[in-house]
Formats: sequence, structure tokens, C-alpha cells
Amino acid sequence: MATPASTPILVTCALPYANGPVHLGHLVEHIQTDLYVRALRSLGEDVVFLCADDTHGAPIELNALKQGLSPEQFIAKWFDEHTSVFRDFQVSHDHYGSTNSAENQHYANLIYGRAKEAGAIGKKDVEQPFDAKAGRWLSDRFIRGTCPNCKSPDQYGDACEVCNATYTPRELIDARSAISGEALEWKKSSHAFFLLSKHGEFLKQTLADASFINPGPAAQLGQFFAKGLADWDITRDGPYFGFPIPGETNQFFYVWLDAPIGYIASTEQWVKKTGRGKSALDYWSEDSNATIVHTIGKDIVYFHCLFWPAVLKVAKLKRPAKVHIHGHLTVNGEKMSKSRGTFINARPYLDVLDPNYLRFYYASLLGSGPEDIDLSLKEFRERTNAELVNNLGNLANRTLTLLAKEFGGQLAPANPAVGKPLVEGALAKVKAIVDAFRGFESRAAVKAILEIGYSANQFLTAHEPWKKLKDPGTREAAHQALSEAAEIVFLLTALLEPIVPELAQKLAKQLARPSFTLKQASAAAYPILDRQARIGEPSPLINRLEPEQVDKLIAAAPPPPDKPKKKDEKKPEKKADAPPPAEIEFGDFTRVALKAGRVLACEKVPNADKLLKLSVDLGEGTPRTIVSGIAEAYAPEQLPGRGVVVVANLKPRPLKGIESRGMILTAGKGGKDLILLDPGDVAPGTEVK
Ligand code: NOT
Ligand code: ZN
Repeated sequence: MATPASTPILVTCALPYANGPVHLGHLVEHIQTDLYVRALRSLGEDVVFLCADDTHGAPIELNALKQGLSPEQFIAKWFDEHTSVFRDFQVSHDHYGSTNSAENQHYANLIYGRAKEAGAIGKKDVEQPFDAKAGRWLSDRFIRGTCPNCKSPDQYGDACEVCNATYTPRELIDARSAISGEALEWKKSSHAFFLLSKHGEFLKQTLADASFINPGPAAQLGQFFAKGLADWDITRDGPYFGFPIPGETNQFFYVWLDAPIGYIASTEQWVKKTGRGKSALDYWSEDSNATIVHTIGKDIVYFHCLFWPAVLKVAKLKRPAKVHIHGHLTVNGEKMSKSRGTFINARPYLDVLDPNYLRFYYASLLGSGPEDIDLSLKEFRERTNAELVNNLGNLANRTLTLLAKEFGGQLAPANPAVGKPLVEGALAKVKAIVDAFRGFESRAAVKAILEIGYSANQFLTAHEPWKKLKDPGTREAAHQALSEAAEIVFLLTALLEPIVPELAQKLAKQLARPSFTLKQASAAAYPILDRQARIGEPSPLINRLEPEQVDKLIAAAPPPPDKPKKKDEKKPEKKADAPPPAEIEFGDFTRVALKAGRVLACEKVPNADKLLKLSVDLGEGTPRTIVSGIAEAYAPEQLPGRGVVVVANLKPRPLKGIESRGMILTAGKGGKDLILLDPGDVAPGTEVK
């Protein structure tokens, strides 16, 4: 068999069911895997990222029926939803297929045929529920009855929606066909079983390999060996939405047989699309030199780490080198819940928030283990603002804005005495960042990137270019410091690409340079920027995340079934000047961003005796315009050069036709009796806490 010249890495995410929208839980997996794939691409690896919709089985058939659609129409609708959401979250699948495809049927038949030949399939008679009136076999979802656990009526044949108990239709009380309402009849049917019990030794060895599976989840699979591995019923009696089993009448492959085969089918479709080989077997044959990496949630480890390796082995196909298992998502510390309004689907998220916030936040939490991660909405907002907006965004913005405005976008020639320690300090972290990306440890990568941002911000604070550029004697030093900081902004285009690709591109565009890659960054030395070429036009990297926006996210969650959301349910407005409550939560205080600023200019506001208009440097590159009611206490000429304390995250508000962006803190009764609070000798932008 011809193997491809290169040694590609095939990376997959679990195939989402074509049975509902993508939610923020799915995105944990697709974003984490995308980070991994993008990092590998940026390192120059030959990597292919594949996924598909999982389309077969009774729940999908039943839901299609409820909506008056054929299963094919129903899954087509979800295919569009899923692919558009993944695209908008910048998840870079190279191919997204469907298990309801000719390719998947081909490989399901091929694998079943090979398994049969190898003696890996057995036959057993099993009693199955039958609807005599409708003349058909009934899968669990087509059976209704009373839950044996909590006694709730009208529950499905496999699980109770009230108490979440799982059971068999045999245990359901007064079980009836959901189609005719008739009591179940039990009839014998001959089913094909995959003889998993034959593969115990092989599977034990597979699970002992820590590079294949994390030892925690591997140990949990021990329970199946303790009970003795059960053979696996891969047959469903018709009608069933799935592939007919070759050689059998009215019998179909169980959805979990053809679901993982969807990985191979998706590879085949990608091969056809790109011409990268003859067939999926170039990658999936036992002797291929491809590396296969699956990413899955901790709920489907059984299928991927017991059943799937055994199926691949008997079919003489390539086994995955690694199954990466991630935890689940909680929102505000609890399981996503419709009744708490925390079950957040991906499309409504996109309607109210920038996907880069979530990509960055997930990246900052995710590691290689199967622990759950929490979307604490408060932490989400605070960390976004502190890390993505203030640390990285402000570094880029103030550096590039001053270079553009003051120096026409021209950089100063490299000066190792000034820039080398800064840049080499950052480059020294690149290897650890790359290793973190390769090991699914993006939280370590984010931490190191933030340290780089922090040291560059400190560098600017120490050099104070905003001060130095005002004096012709020190202007060149300001230019130098800013040009050295621009090196770090350039490095960030490589380091941030896997995490927030759109923002990395935006930075590269503002620098008027092609994005730096992780491969280049790994081999780079000071100076990394060509200092001849001018930079482009700067703009803020990303907006702050405001509390109201996060509130909208909750508002966008589907309402719980019993409590429809009223359209114009509004909180009563707080009175502007009501006295503050006796006590507030610490979190209420931390919502206020206080910063040290320096007044650059000041003038009276026409037709307003009490107001002054100030231009205040908050270390953001562009000074803020702030209107303040201090005109009776201070004359405009007293203020330039003075330090002030500013509420920096107040929403812009119009005062006498001027948009005021922030509030200056004073002490006193008002009028003439006011003094400006002085932050002391600190750089503009320093946080006041
Ligand atoms: N649709 C399944 C789920 O739990 C995942 C199938 C993954 C592919 O959402 N199959 N395997 N093995
Ligand atoms: Zn129940």
C-alpha cells in the first residue's frame, strides 16, 4: 500500500449529534482541539483537523418525526447550524462531514466484513420489544411507560427525564409503544455482537500506555475488566435510521458502531477534496505512518478506549496514538441548566459577544487532564479585561498608537542595549509555550504569554516614552523604547495565533507585517522586527467586556420551559445620587477600575460654570477627554501635569455635548470645597486599589 510521503497528524473532535444546537460545552472541545491544531500548523507540522456530524439512531429519527421532517431534512438543518457556528468561532476543521454518507457506509461495511472474517463477530438471540399492531420493532425511544425509580409517568424506554435514572425497557412499568399505544410484546431476534471479551489483554496493555490515555480515566475503565468485558450488541432491528447490515434483513448497525467510523469517512472525504492520497486507507491502514489523535469528553471514554481500539485491531486499521480526554463545562460552578438560565448555546452567544473572549478564557483554563472547567461569568469578565484587554491589548495599542502618531509609523534602528534583554527574555519563554500547546496545556501557554505582556508593560512604564517624547532632548529615547516594545507586539502575533487567530491577524496587520509563526519564533533572536518597514494603522485590539454584555449572555440562554422570559423585563433603574448602601460586596468594589492619570490639557466648558474639560493620559496611548465639575475649585491653568485618580471604566456619557470618558475623583462637599485626589508619583495607567 502506498503511504503518503509525509507523516501527517490526523486530529479529530467527537462528532456532535445532529440533534440540537452547538452549546458552550461542545465548544470546550472544539476550541481546545483547535488551539492544538493551530499551534501544530504554525510549527510547520502536517496536521489535518477532521470532524463530522453524528447522524444516526432513534433519538434523531424521533425528533425529526416530531417536527414533521424526514431524518435527512432534520440532520441537514443541524449540519448548517453546526458548521456555521464552528466557522464563526474560528474552529479550523479541514473537513466537516456527516456519518450519513456513502463513504461512511462503505467503511462501516468494510470494517464489519473484516471483523466477521477475523471471527470477531458472534450471533446471539435476544428478546426485543415489538409493536404487533404497527408491525415493527421498537427502539428505546419509541417506548413510553412509568419510571421504575421515581414513578413519573410517560418516560422513555431507556431513561427518565424527571429523575435521570437509566434502565432497560424491561424495567419500565406499564411499557407501551409510543406509536400505537399497545403494550410491548417481546420477540426473539438474532443479533450480531462484537466479541469484545476476546480483547481483554490487548486492551489492558493499550490502557497502560500513558501517552495513549491519561491514567485517571484509564483507571476508571478498570470497572469493566472487573465485571468481565461484555460483548457488544451492534444490531438494531428496523425501522432504524442508520445503515443496513449486509446480509441481514431489516437490521441496522447501532449508531455507536458507525459513529467512530465517521472519523475514517471524514478522512476519505477530505482526501477526495484535496487529492491528498488515494483513500482514507493511506492514513488508516495498520502500516500507515500517520499519527491519529482523538479529542473527546470524559463521558464517552468507554467507546473510544475499549470498543474502538478493538474494532480497529480486528479490521487491521491504524489505532489512535492518543485519546485526549477533557472535562465538562460548568457555568457559575454548576452544571449548565435551563432553569437557571445558564444553558448557553453557541449561536446566541455570538449574537451578543465576541468569540475571541471565550477562546481566550477557555485557553486560560484548559489543561491536559479531564477536570471540569468553570465559566464563572464574573471571572470571565474580569480576566478578559485584565488579561486580554489591559495587559495584551493596551500594550499593543499604546505602543503602536504612539509610534504611528509621533513617529509616522517609523521604527528606530535596533539598539541591543535597550531592547535585547526585553526581547530575549520573551523569546526564552517560547519553547515552554510551544511545549504547552503540544501537550494540550494551553493554560500554561497563556500564563507565559501574560508574563511576556506584563514585562513589556513594565518596560514601557520604566522608560515612560509618553513623557520623554514631549522633550526634544529625550524624544529619541522614547522612539527607541517604543520600537523595542513593538518587537514584543510582533512576537505576540505568533504566540496568540492559536488562541485568538483573528486578533493575531489584526495585530500583524497593524504592524504591516505577515504574521510571525511559532516555528519562526522558536528560532528567532533579537531583533525580530525588520526596523526599516513602517507600521500600519493602529486600532484597539478588542473592547472591554462590560457587565451588561455578560448579563445579555444569560438573557440569551433559552428560557426554562415553565417560565417564559418576558420581553421587556427590566430591572428598576437606580437613582443616580442615592446614598451608598451601608455595606457592599467586595465584588461590587472590584467592578470599578480606578487608575492613575496625568492631566495633559484643560479648558473651560462654554456655558457651564462648574465644568472643566480635561485631556488625561491614562497610559492608553490616546488621552481621554473627561468633563469634571471642578471649575469652581480649580482654574484650568493649574491642572496640566497634575496627577489624578480616574474611574476608568465608567461608560462614556455626554456632558454639555462633550463625550466624557471617565470620572475624576475628588474629596469635599462640592463647589469650591473640592480637592483632587493625588495618586502620587506613579505612571499613567497604574491601577489604584
Ligand atoms: N455523538 C457522540 C456524542 O457523544 C460522539 C460520537 C463520537 C464518534 O456526542 N464516535 N465514537 N466513538
Ligand atoms: Zn424517574
